[in-house]
Amino acid sequence: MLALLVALLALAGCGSSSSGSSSTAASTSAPAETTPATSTSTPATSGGSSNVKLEANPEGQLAYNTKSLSAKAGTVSIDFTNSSPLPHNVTIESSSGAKVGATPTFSGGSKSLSVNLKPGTYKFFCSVPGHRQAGMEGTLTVQ
Ligand SMILES: [Cu+2]
Repeated sequence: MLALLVALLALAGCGSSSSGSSSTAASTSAPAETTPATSTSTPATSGGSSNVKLEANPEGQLAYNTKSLSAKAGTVSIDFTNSSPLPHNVTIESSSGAKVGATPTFSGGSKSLSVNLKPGTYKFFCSVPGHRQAGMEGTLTVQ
C-alpha cells in the first residue's frame, strides 16, 4: 500500500518537469506600403493673365464707368457690361492706332474680349459713330 503511494508521488514528481519551450511569436509585420505621393504642384504661369472689368453708363450716357484701366501683359480678358439701352462695344487700339480687338456692339448683358497684350499704353473706346467723340474712351495701361 505504502509502496504504491510512493510510486505515485514519484511519477507525479517526474511529470512536473515542464518543458521550457517558449513559443516564439512569429513577428510577421508586413512592411507598410508606401504610396508614392503624387505632387500636383501648379506650374508658375509665365505669361500671366489678368481680368479687367468695364461697364457702360447704365443710364444711357455716352460714357464708361472709368477712363483708365490697367492689366498685366499677357492674356487680358475684358468683361464689358452694357446695361444701357444704347448699343456699345469696347475696342482696343494700340498706341500706334492699330486695332487689337473688339467686342461686338450690343445692348444689354455683358460680353468678354480676350486679347494678348504686350506692355504698353492702349486706348479703349466705343466704335459706334459719335460715341468715342462724346467721351467713351479711356486708357488701358499694360505692364
Ligand atoms: Cu457706344
